[in-house]
Amino acid sequence: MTQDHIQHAGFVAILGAPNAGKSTLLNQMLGERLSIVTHKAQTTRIRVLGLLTQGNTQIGLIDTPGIFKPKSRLEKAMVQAAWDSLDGVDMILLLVDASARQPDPKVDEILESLAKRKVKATMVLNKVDKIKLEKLLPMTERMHATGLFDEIYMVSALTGDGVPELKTKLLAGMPVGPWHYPEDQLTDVSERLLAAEITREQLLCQLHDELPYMASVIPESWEERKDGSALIRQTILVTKAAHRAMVLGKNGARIKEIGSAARQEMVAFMGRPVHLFLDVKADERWQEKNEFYRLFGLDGASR
Ligand SMILES: Nc1nc2c(ncn2[C@@H]2O[C@H](COP(=O)(O)OP(=O)(O)OP(=O)(O)O)[C@@H](O)[C@H]2O)c(=O)[nH]1
Ligand SMILES: [Mg+2]
Repeated sequence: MTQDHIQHAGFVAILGAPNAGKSTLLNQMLGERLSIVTHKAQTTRIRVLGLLTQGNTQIGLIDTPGIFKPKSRLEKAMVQAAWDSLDGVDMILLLVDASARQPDPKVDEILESLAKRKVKATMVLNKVDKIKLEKLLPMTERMHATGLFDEIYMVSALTGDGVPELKTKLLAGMPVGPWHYPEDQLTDVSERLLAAEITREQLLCQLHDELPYMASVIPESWEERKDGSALIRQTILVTKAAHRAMVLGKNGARIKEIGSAARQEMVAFMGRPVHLFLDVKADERWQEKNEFYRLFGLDGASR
């Protein structure tokens, strides 16, 4: 066996404050719209594994929920999922929005936690398309001074600028070991959950207040039809009857828009026809139900 045939495999966690661009970076690295992205903070709720297999190396890239001071049970589970995703990884990327006008206290808190954990990470300054490079110098110096980072990269996850260099580093850094997944596998998240996340992405995009944070999308059923299409039923859970009315919209116009946009995204992602049926239910206590956390792997049982 020549050197070229020795497999390398490992895991890389992408960590950061909400809205830093973690999911955008994952998607840019994979060249797929795997993890949902919106302009709102706290978009990602679950750990999303994306597989990047190139040459003799397979990287399990882990997109995580943003880290902030959590209050509710759901927020706590999200932040815990982010920290749990560091278990057993070979590399940690700390992604920071370099274009932010003020230093983000959430970033300082993450730095403190990383220091306590005594782990080395790679700093990735993101959104450099929005800022002049010379403005980044004080930030890079401050980050170097923490001693927490082996290297600092500057990228635009949106345009892809600087991403190939970062990818080269990751590929070179994976230890020798057999691949954990088949070469053509993209993720370990089920299509059912991914489809539910696609609908939630539309909820976040199309509703303009705090409501989306109080909503969830649950996969109900999935039927494979003879013609190759999928018949998907999902339930949108909200806490209050008034929220239900907002999601439905006047004469059901809003839910129709949400369903239509989500269906198109699903077709693009899955490459086959989709029939999507959405139901909206109000349930004051959905955030307290264990089965919800189990369904999304937010109960600490995965990995
Ligand atoms: N200009 C610019 N915008 C970016 C870049 N990367 C991400 N964004 C935008 O920043 C917003 C947040 O991106 P996400 O990828 O959802 O951020 P995230 O870190 O996954 O956010 P959470 O899941 O909420 O923690 C979106 O509007 C993205 O389009 C970038 O490099 N440049
Ligand atoms: Mg995200």
